[in-house]
Amino acid sequence: MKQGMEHKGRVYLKPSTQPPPLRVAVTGAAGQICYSLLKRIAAGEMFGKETPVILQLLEIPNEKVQKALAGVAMELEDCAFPLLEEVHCTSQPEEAFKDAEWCLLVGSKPRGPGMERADLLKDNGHIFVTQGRAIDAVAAENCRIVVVGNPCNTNCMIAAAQARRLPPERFTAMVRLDQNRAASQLAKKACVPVDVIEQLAIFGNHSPSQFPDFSNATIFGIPVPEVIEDVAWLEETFIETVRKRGADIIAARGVSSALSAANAIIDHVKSLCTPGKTIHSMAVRSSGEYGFGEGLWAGMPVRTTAPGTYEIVTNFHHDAFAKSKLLITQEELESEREMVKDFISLN
Ligand code: NAX
Repeated sequence: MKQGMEHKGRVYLKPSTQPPPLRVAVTGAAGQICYSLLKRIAAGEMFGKETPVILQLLEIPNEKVQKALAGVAMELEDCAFPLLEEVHCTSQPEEAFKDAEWCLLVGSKPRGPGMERADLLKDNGHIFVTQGRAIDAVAAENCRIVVVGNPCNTNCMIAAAQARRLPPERFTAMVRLDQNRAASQLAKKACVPVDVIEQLAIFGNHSPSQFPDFSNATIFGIPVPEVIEDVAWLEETFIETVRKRGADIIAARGVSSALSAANAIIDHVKSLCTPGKTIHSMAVRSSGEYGFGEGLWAGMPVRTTAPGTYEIVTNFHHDAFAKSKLLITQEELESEREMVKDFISLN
C-alpha cells in the first residue's frame, strides 16, 4: 500500500521512500539553451531518477517572452514526466528563487550590434545585482547558484557580491562546455574514447582568453604531451579550436551553442553533486590560486568533497608556455572586474 501525500489540496499516491521535491530555479527559461535543458532536468538527468523537481522559471516581463515561456511550460506538461511535480512561470526574481535549492542563471542580455564589451558587462551587471540580491533574500539556506549567462565569470562575481547570507563558494560559473570541447578534441586527436581523458582543466575566463590546460591532462593516466607528441598541434591548433568553438558553431548554425551548453550545465551540476577523486572544471572564487587575483571567479580544477561543495585542486604545475597563457586570462578577468567595480562595491 502506498502512502498518501497531500500537496496543494490534492492527494497523491507515492511510495513513502520518495524524497521531497527539489526546487530548481532557472532563468532565461524561454531561451534556446533552456529549451534543451529543462526537459533533461525534468527527466531526472540532473538530480537523479529518484528526485522529484519543481521548476521555477524566470523570464523578462515582456508579453511575447512570457507567452513563449507559457508555451515551454505546456510542452513540459505534455511530456508527462513522472518526476516533474510543478512548473511555475514568473517575471519576478523573488518568486522564481523562493526556497530554491539550485538557481541556474542562464538568462542574460546578449551583445547587440556595435555594443562594446564594457556596455555588455554593465547591462548584465544590473541583472546579476538584482538576481544576486533576490537569491540571497529568498532562496533556500543550502542554495547553490550556477551562472551560465555571459560574461559568466564576471556575472557570477557580481551576483555573489550581493550575498550576505550565502557564502561566495556557493556561486560557481560554467566552463564545463569548454572542458567538454577540449576533451573531445584530445580524444579525437589521440584516437581514444573521451572518457579516458582526465585532469583536464579550463583556466581563467569563459572567453577566447581561456587556457585549456593540456599539459596537466592525462590519457589513460599518461600525460597528454607524452601521448600526443605534436607540440604545435597542442600549443596552437588545440587551444585555438577550443577557444573559437563557440564562434565556429555560430558560423555554422547561425545561432550559438544550445544543445551542448545544456549538456554542460547537466555535467556541471552532476559533478558538483558527486563527491570523489574526479577533477572537473568550474569557475570559482579565487583566493589567489594560480595567480588569479583574490575575489575573481576563474576557471580552475576542482574536486567535489561533499554534495554541492568542492575544493580547488592546487597541485597543477605550469611551464613558461602555460604561465604566459594564464597571465593573459588573469589580466582579462582583472580588466572585467575594473569595468564592473561599481556593481561589486554596492554593499
Ligand atoms: P537566448 O537569447 O536564446 O535566451 C536567453 C534568455 O534569457 C532570453 O529568453 C531572455 O529573455 C532571457 N533573459 C534576459 N534577461 C533576463 C533576466 N534579467 N531574467 C530572466 N531572463 C532573462 O540565449 P541562450 O542561447 O539560451 O544563451 C543564454 C546565455 O548563455 C547567453 O548569455 C550565452 O552567451 C550564454 N552561454 C554561456 C555558455 C557558457 O559556457 N558559460 C555557453 C553557451 C552560451 O553561449
